Amino acid sequence: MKTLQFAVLTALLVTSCKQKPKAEEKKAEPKETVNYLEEPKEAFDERMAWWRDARFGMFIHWGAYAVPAGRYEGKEVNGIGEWIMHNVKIPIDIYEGYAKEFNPTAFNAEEWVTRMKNAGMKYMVITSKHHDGFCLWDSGVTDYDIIDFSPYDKDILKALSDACKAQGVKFGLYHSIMDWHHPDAQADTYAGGEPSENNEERFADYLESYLKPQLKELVGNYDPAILWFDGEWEKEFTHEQGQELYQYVRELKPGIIINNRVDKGRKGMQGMNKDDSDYAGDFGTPEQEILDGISDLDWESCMTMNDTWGYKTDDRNWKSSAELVRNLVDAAAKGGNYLLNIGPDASGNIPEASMKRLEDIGEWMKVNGEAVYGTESPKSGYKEGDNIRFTRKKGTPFYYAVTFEKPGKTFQVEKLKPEEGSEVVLLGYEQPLEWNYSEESGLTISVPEEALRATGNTLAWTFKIKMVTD
Ligand code: H79
Repeated sequence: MKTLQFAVLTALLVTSCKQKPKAEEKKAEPKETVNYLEEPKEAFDERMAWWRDARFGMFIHWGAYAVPAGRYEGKEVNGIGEWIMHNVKIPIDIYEGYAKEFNPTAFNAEEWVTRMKNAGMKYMVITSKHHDGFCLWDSGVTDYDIIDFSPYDKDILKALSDACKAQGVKFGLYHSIMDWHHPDAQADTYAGGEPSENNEERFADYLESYLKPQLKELVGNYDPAILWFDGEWEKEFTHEQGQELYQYVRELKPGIIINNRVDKGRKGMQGMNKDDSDYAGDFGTPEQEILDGISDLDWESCMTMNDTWGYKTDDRNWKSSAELVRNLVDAAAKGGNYLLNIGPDASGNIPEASMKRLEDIGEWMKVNGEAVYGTESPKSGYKEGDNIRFTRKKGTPFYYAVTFEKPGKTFQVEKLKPEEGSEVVLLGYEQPLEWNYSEESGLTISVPEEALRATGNTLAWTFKIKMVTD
């Protein structure tokens, strides 16, 4: 929050980054009676409806770590870029130097959102604050943010949330519970700090006087559709605090969707909840993997296009566009969402390799997106072998068989049994295809040369089939 004159501010920056004094205690508000931890299924389904239909979103990891871009003292640092502070134990005051340099003059919110939309993505989740503690908006409880600490003078979250609204896509925020910069949150996790006797108390204070006020600002100012917590494994953070945080955010905005990292239920990188309990959170969060099967708990797999979330100059290990489409379809077939990451650089540019992949996926989605959006995992099964996945358009007799392998003269599947007179088409060709069904060999679809020519260099082939409604 810019309240000081330039000279005073400069003096403050030179000495250190101070946390602002605690926000004044708010007047008592009427007690909220809704217990959001015990939401009726109908209300939950209604709240989750847009998210379930969306299936495909964009994760954006962007912050001060884009400045070192994975290098420290001239050497490449192993591991994910946004963890560089932790991985080489960079002292806080040195790391602050990156935040002071962060000046992404090439950043163009409208262009990012347009690229995201053209890729077929329906929602964005951007890092309001990652583990390093640096904030991408003008926070009232700290000066460690893009407006007060960095030379850049634009509120990044404002620009992106406005652009999302203008272009009709949902805007969401990633917010780290763990914070390596806040003196009361580092506890023993960040090696820069001395172990303290009263970590639990200090962490609880950080939650009340820093994290919650930040969330209030974020929900109030940018109206996010999603809050995506992370860093919940911090050992001072408890299950009770997680439940309370969930309740707190839902009270701020009842319709918001919150991931399971708001609480302590997550089972490692597989991301779903440990079985036995009343963990808060609306969906599970497999990380860098697609869930191996279906689940009663909603879920979203988040994944990088290379091996880092935050920008790293030296990471060139890009997945192919075909692999990314395969992942998206695999997730949809199993009833899950796919949150695919970009890590823009310190100038505000999206890496070329990411842009190329977004374009490729978008081209595929223009023709085949109907097999992804608004679909569910069919009861008849979501896969056949390694290279075929099935989806069903919710509440309709339309099923989709997506194959990652170019079909030959015929395409055969056992798990689908069309009714007499139903039409089978290959998306991108659209002429009805001949087909027959037999108990022995299942469904056999004829695929004329012309159909394969029409679909050109597609990344996967989608057959749309009208079935007997089950
Ligand atoms: O923001 C990106 C990463 O910086 C962050 N999550 C994504 C979305 C992240 N990726 N990897 N890690 C954090 C490493 C964390 C690993 C562990 Fe754990 C934390 C190992 C033990 C504690 C997660 C929680 C796996 C087991 C428990």
